[in-house]
Amino acid sequence: MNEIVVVGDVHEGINFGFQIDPETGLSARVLDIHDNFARTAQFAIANKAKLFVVLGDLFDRTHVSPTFREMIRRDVMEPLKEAGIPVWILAGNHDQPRGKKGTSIDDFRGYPHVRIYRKLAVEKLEIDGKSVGCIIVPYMHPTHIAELVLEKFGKETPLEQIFVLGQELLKQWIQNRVDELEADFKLLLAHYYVEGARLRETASPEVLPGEFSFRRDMIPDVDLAVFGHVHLHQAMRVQGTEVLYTGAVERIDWGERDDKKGFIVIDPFAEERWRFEELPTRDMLKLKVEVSNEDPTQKILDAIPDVAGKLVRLEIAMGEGLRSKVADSKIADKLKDAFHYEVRWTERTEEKIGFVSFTMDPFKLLRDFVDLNYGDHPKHDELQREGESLLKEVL
Ligand SMILES: [Mn+2]
Repeated sequence: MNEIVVVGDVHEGINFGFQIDPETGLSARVLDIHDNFARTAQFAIANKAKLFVVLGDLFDRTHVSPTFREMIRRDVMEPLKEAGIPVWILAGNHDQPRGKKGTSIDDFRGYPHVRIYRKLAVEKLEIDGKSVGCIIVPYMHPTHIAELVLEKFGKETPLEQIFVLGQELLKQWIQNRVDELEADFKLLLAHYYVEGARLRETASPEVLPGEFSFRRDMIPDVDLAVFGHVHLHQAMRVQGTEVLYTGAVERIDWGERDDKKGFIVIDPFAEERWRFEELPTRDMLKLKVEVSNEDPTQKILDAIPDVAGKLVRLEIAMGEGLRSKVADSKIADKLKDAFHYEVRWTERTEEKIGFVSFTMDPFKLLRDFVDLNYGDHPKHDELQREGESLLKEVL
């Protein structure tokens, strides 16, 4: 009855180039993500939550297919409305546009129980006869921060100072709101990287080098601060304030393959003020095998455990000329029950120009090409993803 359910980094609408339903065009993997978002709403309803907060990056892009908006309406917004639970949605870096134009999250403005935050805000609610004051800091686009800085410090402000002055401005704004806020419990809700937070290990980090972030001294003295943006759930202390990341609802990237996923439940006036509720996740198996001349097929088969329903990435390293000695069909057979699998071959050869298999599927051709030529490249996944979305657009 007194709880606030906080979920972050849902990334509905993200593209996965596999397990695509020809009728809907959706990958079964995006349904994993959506199902967990729906489960979070079901939890809020079953526990008669006071408020449901989405801490940014509800969508993976500023505009997603109407199918996703419809699914969220059906499985999240409508049920929460029926249950009388208000919904606050903050913009994240993935769904905050550069300009002032509307986005997919703005679609939900039509609901009386939904509020969309694309700007700084302060809200109050009552729980158990006591007041909870919320300071809301959605992700602001860098151009928006620059505007605020130029407005405050003058048009002559040197470009290289905008970042630091922006941090100073935001820090002051938050501090002033905290000072004037009269509440029994003060809660900061935001979508940023806070210095010192742990990131996933991947070539495509959720935090980009040089992006606008929270210095530790920007964290105010509040009862609790909950952030979205970083996909790894974690709790840390910053100058006496407890700072949480909800983490994403599913494993979005291979760098998150061992993470627990879930959402945060806040009970401001209880002894245990918050807890992490875990959501089910799909296993992601990264298998590495190095083969030599001796029966390479068997060596690979031995390295493959039970893969049923799992996402599998099999990386095979081998010497030059061995590729043709591997019986692909046997490997494919052992992997056939996987939810999805990809095999990456790295052959130690000087020149890489050809394709591994004969196919007319442009996505397969692209994948093979990228694997073959950029298999070891630190931005391999990004190249793959970017290539696939370009190809999708072109086709
Ligand atoms: Mn984000």
